[in-house]
Amino acid sequence: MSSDTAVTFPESFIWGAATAAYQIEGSRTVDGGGLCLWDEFAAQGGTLNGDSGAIAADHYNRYPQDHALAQELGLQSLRMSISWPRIFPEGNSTLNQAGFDHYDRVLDSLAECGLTPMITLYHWDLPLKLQHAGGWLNRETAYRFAEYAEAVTRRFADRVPYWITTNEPWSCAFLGYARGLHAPGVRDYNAAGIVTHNLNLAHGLAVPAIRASDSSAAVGVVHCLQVIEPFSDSPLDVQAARTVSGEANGLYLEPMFKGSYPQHMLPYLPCLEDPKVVREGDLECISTPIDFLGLNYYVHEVVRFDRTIPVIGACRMAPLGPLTTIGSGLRPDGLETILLMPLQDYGCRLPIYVTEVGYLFNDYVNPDGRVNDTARVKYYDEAFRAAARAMAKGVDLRGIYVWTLLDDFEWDSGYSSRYGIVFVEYGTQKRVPKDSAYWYRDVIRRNGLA
Ligand code: IFM
Repeated sequence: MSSDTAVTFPESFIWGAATAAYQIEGSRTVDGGGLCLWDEFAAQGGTLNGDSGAIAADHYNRYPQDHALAQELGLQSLRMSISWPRIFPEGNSTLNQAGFDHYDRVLDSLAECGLTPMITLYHWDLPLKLQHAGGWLNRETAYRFAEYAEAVTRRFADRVPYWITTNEPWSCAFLGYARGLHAPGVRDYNAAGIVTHNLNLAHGLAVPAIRASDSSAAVGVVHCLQVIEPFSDSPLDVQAARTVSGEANGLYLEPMFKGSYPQHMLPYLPCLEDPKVVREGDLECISTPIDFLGLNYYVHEVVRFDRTIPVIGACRMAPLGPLTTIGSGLRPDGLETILLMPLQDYGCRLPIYVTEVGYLFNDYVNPDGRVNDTARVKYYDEAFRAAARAMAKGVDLRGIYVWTLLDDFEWDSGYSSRYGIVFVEYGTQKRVPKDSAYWYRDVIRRNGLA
């Protein structure tokens, strides 16, 4: 499928944009909301310039205008997350009614704008009280998550067709606990394994809890699968790439689809053989069948053996070719590879949504008032063609959500980089749709690529 061939997607295909509460809402403690681990991490200097989600894009107050803008741009669905500490500010059973009421109004507004909600229950804003009780290293957090998931889905039953349990457990575990880049900034590979298991368990426990509350909704999970290539065909590089792929992909897909952890990862993650961590029945729980799989695509890397890298002896590098502003590879074609992965590696025939695909850039508003993000348009055009190729090879892809609607708080890199199709002038909170937003509107209108 060359880049000048027209592509049409199935009639029922869903075009949306994805967002996350902490990254756009601001007003963290308004209406009884509680702080989360990222507030503390930012205050301790863990993010660029000490940036945090305190104000962000002020979506907490501006959601009606943002939904109207999304509607004007032709979006059909909005993926958003509910902020756990707004519902359970203390992390325990003390429920904050005002938090529920806020999201009730948000759902009304989405319905008025004809936007179908896809809701993520955990997009990284763990209530600070739970973090102080051990966070995701504490197995109890998984049980608190299932209780929270049950409460939210009961309250909003019949209003949300798609529930997502957790977003990108790999990022929480390995960026947060192995590389120390994300909150809480720990560098301990085995700890990342414990967090992985507890997040997988949280997902598994939440699935029946959600179904019990809202039997009509589809329940899924989101993983950020990664294309990992060996630097050379030397056995050491091949082994290093297999380890990195096992970490990024296998630790999440295998327990869900096969009820086991990849054997070859166990020497690096002894916790996964510790019966106090992986208890009897956990893997059955994690492999509870789900209704759909959400896949996020960002990472395509080349890996070589490097004995100086602790534990895994594997060094990740950007592939040859163009790079993003933070130096990672720009390979939209990799979306085809990750979409095929669940089918090829596990025979998974579940409906799939691309729940995030995005292009990071230091966008700016031109003197003529436009944001010419031509490179983002090119990236999306190529990524959507890659998605169409995966569909032609048998992947049951039901929709694509671009990351993201609005420029936002990008975790460790704060506000220094922009992913939105709508530019946010943080000083004034003015929204300026970028060229990519208008291009996306045309894709949605024609349900395909020209
Ligand atoms: O901003 C994040 C999002 O929260 C999760 N997926 C990756 C995005 C870009 O880094």
